[in-house]
Amino acid sequence: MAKMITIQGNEKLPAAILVGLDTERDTVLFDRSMRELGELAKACNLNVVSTITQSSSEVSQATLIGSGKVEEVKSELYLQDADIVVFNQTLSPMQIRNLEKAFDAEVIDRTGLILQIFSERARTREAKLQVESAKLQYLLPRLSGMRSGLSRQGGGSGRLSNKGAGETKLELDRRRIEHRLSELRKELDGIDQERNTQREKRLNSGITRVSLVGYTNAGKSTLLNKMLSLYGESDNSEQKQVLEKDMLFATLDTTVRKITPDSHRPFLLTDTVGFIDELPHTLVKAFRSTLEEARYADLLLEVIDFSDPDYMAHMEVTDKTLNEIGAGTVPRIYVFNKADLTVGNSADDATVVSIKSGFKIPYVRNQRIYMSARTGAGMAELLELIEKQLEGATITCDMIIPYTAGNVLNELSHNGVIEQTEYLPEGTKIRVKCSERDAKRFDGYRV
Ligand SMILES: Nc1nc2c(ncn2[C@@H]2O[C@H](COP(=O)(O)OP(=O)(O)OP(=O)(O)O)[C@@H](O)[C@H]2O)c(=O)[nH]1
Ligand SMILES: [Mg+2]
Repeated sequence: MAKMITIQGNEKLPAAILVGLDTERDTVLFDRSMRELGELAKACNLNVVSTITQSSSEVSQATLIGSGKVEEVKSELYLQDADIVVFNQTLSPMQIRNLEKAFDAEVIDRTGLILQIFSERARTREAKLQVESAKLQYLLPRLSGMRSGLSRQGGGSGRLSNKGAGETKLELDRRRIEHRLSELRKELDGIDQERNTQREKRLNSGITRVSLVGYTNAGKSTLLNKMLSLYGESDNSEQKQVLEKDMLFATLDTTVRKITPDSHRPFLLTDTVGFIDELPHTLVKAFRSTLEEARYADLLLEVIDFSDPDYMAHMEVTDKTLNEIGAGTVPRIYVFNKADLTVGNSADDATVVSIKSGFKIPYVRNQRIYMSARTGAGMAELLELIEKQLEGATITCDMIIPYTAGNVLNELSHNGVIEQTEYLPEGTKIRVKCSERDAKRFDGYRV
């Protein structure tokens, strides 16, 4: 994968040919999958110059596609002067080896592509370690198929290289990888513990937690930024903005921001990595602790790109992934985002009607909202919906907080909304709207 790593400035992007085998003969599904592969290639800094597909229920053990297709790809590589061939399917180590030999060019499959994107995007130490672990796990069974062994991976310390002169290079590579994997596991366990402590602290602090989830590129980060700019805690919300970009997997790291809307309960809003169909298993495993954050949320905002023709399929993938990470039962609001793109140019511009849904945007129905994070249309309605959803877990109660327990008053006003205040000789009497958790924590002060 060496060619693709960090392309800077105006250097020419490597040219790629996409190859897909449609075994199911389901054109709609297949086209969608190939379109997505193109997006993934783009996100990986590749310039897609050509796409070659084959429709056949026969899968070649040696080269996946038939020998005629191999020839076709070969001549296309030559014609386009392309550098790399990207397969939509997962390839076996042997297939990679055979294909690279036949093409005399680099071959990468869908999983390899996603791993590459992740490794280019990882910013925090945790994300970097997670990606490295996923890459090594992906590499391990493929070692024998590699063109030039471990050297491509980089980062090998060579610590074991003098040992066991009789051992083959392959065994050494394998051992080295296993050793590194166990190091990574230890380090990640440490970070996990830290995360647990932080999570515990957040849980104990009683503040509500809301998590953004959904397919990659749906607009999660854009929504977080909009929330911040409208209802952020302070005036430096500009600096707290996260990256939003029309690209798959723009976000890999988890960001938590405090949202403090007037007269509403404040909450912590989390933005994290998006989902995709066939998210490589090694990545799910490696990113498990990041993904699992959603489990501990009081509420999930599932962001959906309503303007994408495949939005329903994306919702299915999100559902599946949430179940997989144990977050399937967390209450959820469905945010049908980018509804501004589904709006027609009606003569009457004041009525913004979505061609797709036929109703005025923003539109709220039960747990669903049709809105636009970019224009901000529907943000106030979303906030109402969040409040309503959390209401179930909210109670209003009266408390008398002794003057010596200023910190309790402080916390309650931070996490909840104080509706009435009265100063009595024994302490401050308040009527507060707070979470059940806080009501329980401070039960002793209730009157
Ligand atoms: N027209 C329109 N574009 C939007 C809207 N919300 C987000 N976008 C655009 O969609 C693209 C993706 O937005 P992001 O916020 O980065 O998406 P994300 O869900 O965080 O994606 P990943 O981090 O890659 O998983 C960006 O180009 C946004 O400007 C919207 O409501 N309307
Ligand atoms: Mg994002």
